[in-house]
Amino acid sequence: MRKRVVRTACRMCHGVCQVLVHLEGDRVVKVTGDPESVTSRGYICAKGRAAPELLYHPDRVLYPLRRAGRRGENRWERISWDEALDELAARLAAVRDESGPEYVGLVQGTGRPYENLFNRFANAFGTPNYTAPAHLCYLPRIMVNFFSMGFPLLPICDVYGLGGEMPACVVVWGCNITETGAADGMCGHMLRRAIEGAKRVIVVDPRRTGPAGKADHWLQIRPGTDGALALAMLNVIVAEDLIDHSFVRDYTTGFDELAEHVRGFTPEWAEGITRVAAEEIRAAARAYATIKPACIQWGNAVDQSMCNFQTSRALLILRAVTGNLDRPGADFFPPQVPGARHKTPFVDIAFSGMQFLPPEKRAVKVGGFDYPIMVTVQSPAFWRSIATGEPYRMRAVWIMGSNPLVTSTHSLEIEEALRKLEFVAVSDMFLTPTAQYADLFLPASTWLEYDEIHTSGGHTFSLLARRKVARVGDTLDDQEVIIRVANRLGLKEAFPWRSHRELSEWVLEGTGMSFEEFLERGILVGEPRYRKYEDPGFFLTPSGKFEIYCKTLEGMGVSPLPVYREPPLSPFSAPDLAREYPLILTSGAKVQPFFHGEFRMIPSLRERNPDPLVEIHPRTAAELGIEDGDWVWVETPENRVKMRARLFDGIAPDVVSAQHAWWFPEEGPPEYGWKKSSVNLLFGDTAYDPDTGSESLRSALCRVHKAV
Ligand SMILES: Nc1nc2c(c(=O)[nH]1)N[C@H]1C(S)=C(S)[C@@H](COP(=O)(O)OP(=O)(O)OC[C@H]3O[C@@H](n4cnc5c(=O)[nH]c(N)nc54)[C@H](O)[C@@H]3O)O[C@H]1N2
Ligand SMILES: Nc1nc2c(c(=O)[nH]1)N[C@H]1C(S)=C(S)[C@@H](COP(=O)(O)OP(=O)(O)OC[C@H]3O[C@@H](n4cnc5c(=O)[nH]c(N)nc54)[C@H](O)[C@@H]3O)O[C@H]1N2
Ligand code: SF4
Ligand SMILES: [Mo]
Repeated sequence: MRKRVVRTACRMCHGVCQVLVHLEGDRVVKVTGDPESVTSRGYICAKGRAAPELLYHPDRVLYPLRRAGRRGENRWERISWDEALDELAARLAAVRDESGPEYVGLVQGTGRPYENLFNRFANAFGTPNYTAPAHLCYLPRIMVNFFSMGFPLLPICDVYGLGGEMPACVVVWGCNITETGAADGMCGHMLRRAIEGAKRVIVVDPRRTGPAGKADHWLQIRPGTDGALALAMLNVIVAEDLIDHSFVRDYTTGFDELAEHVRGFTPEWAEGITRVAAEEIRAAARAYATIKPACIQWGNAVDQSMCNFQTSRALLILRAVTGNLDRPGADFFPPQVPGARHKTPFVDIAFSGMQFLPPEKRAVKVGGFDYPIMVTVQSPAFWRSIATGEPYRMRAVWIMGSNPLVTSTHSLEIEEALRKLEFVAVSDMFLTPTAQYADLFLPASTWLEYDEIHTSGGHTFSLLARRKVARVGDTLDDQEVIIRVANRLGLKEAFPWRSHRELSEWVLEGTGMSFEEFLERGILVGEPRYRKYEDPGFFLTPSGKFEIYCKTLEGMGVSPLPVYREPPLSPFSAPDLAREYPLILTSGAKVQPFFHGEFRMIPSLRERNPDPLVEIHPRTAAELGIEDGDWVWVETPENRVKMRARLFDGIAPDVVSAQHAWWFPEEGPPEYGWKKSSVNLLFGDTAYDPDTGSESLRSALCRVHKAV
């Protein structure tokens, strides 16, 4: 049989690893890392290696399905793509014509390749009711850049050495990609190399992660208090005059206000909140400010708090006042590929199509919960409006690449909402607990089954080619589906293309290269340039500078300087509850074999983590009569779920860390056991971050007892 190897880019997670797909005839037999890749240098994780198991999985849905029985009966009728897309377009059009476009809701999960096109579809169709995990993942960090610097490009760690220097000091803050694989366009292996070569390593994490165990400074923070730590580090840096004077003078505004503002946020103040000793905070702040260049790899833990936007602002300001922005080996703004129309919704407004939705429409979301910083509808508000009909009940929802019954909080309310909807369409690869509510199921192609331009949302310096290497059944890639539905709905202005391929040609138009040539080449890299802030007009803020004090925010009723807020359910903010629920629960630290709720059905991955785990300190476990491997109840006032105890002395005795998004495909439809162990059943109504609507998933109160 003919053997060949195709170079492509993995997308078992957010994906930035270039990989080699090994084929025998038409069959994919193996996936390995690409040693020549500048983004991943040969790395591949367990998920990447398991890609053939995904591609050929017997439970994958390979043809469009229409529900044939009652919801939950799992009876389906196979239909053609034309029938499926005609029906979807007709149902959406009917709701739009009878009730208005806002009666159609769109739901996406984490950032996946179709994200920007789905945004564009919402805007062109005219619905503001678009929800995503954005309020607790990534978007708050992007918005911080937008308000502080006027553009939404994130600074990323220069772990590539593109400018001839590697970071001397690496800070890993609420992020664990060296163990999970990759996130947000950064490969964990690249970070690991940087950590190994750095003079000083600082890790901020309540758990002793791999890097924390070896770090010079492991700040074992109380969950949910990162904002206080960041403010205290600013306090030290300002008080000890460790700032980069020329950068602050020439390129920022509002430093004096900041200096005044952080005076009270001493390390002693923060010690009482974060439990990190004041002297440790001082030592870490001094190291970060003086051992240059320094970078901060920030992660999702920062996002899932009561002050994600504020904490991220403090972390961005830390970089700015120490001059660790856009310099070799520090955090830099990735160069964009010249001429390419990037798919980042915020960078390329033309692509996401914001202009198709008039501003007054954008504001008319389901209402009730509106957060000044967010552009999407907060997910609890979205689902509640359907469950209650307040302020109105959407009639149809199209869910693309999300399993909100296990990945979102208020899970039982989401179930009620799904029951009440007139029409549900789900695009996925598998029938999930959520997909069991679908009237129409659109089977998505895996990343091995279509050609595309991989952009990592623009937060990397490259465009990677993803190549079609196989085809199983009659699936379609989501971007093709969105374009075909948009074409059927007559959304010509926003969707001038007739196919995904035409769209790809359009993205590359300015590069002078055809899509085919790009696929051949495999990667396009922007020219690395540093200190771009020296170019006039670089900062697109009203002052033309990096705004430490942000008047625009002030005008919106948001604090113009970063502040700290205590989690709503903590031993300090809810002492009465803490007597009954004495443990601090942090949830959803990612693990290598799974991607949120995905891959529980993939044998080689499930083997590595067969059961839902909750980490508990051995001393606490002993007090509770719990042994390693025991099944336990994790309980909050909202609900309880069953998990398996994993004893771990790298966590504080009063903190437990639970995995998220568990369901059990092997238990079969319609529920697949999702109500047993999904940690999101434990989260209900609490106070939300007033800026972004974020939920405190990294800091709640719970109790744990042995399940008998
Ligand atoms: N308690 C707690 N909850 C959390 C988190 C936490 O830390 N703690 N993390 C949150 C975060 S950061 C996020 S981003 C969300 C993620 O939330 P989701 O995105 O909803 O999570 P997934 O389970 O990865 O994805 C859902 C579905 O997408 C399907 N899918 C995968 N790839 C594709 C594709 O290319 N096309 C289509 N159509 N479908 C596809 C999968 O089969 C899966 O069923 O979860 C959030 N939930
Ligand atoms: N294998 C795998 N990779 C993934 C994903 C996946 O599900 N699986 N999901 C993808 C997605 S959508 C995202 S958003 C990223 C997230 O990836 P990361 O940004 O790495 O975030 P997490 O893994 O959620 O959490 C990182 C660390 O935060 C710590 N932590 C918990 N609570 C706190 C706290 O209050 N403060 C601090 N400082 N740290 C805390 C946890 O112990 C954990 O080690 O990963 C992406 N990549
Ligand atoms: S880290 Fe992500 S992109 Fe890299 S090999 Fe693993 S799954 Fe693929
Ligand atoms: Mo995420």
